[in-house]
Amino acid sequence: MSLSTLTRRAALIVASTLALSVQAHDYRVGDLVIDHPWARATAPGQKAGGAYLKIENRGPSADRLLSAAAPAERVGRTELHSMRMEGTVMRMREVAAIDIPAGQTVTLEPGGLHIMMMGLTSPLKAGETLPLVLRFEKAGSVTVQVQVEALGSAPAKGHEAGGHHKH
Ligand SMILES: [Cu+2]
Repeated sequence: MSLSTLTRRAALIVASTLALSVQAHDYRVGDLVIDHPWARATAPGQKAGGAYLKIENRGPSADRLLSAAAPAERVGRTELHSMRMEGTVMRMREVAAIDIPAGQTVTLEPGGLHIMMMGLTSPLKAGETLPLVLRFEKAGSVTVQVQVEALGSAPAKGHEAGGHHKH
């Protein structure tokens, strides 16, 4: 293979990687990559909604998500929550921080760890975006745009599998 072919291939790889990262809707802060922040649309009168995303730690040391903040005119307060089964009941509780171990990816998703937006002043509507400020212990703060997806939409997994089912 000639050197120029190699160079051309490398250029193609860079171009396709750039295109992918735009589609994947991700953010970088320090050693962290935050992928596809999303929330489910809420029904009228529903006072709380979850926000979900993936955090990949590409660095050599652990970090922690300390808080998330949404615009005060839309959300009363925002907490970090975990969810687990207690007997036959799923229970949420507030956690002080979410650990992001070195070299690992932590997924916030329905039924697991999530960001809880409480005291919504108006419903989250499919198609809108909501800025969320994430504050990490080491990496600092970053503002991500949370995409609101239709009620009943599948978690982010559905996107990766290429499934776009409409009900
Ligand atoms: Cu919750």
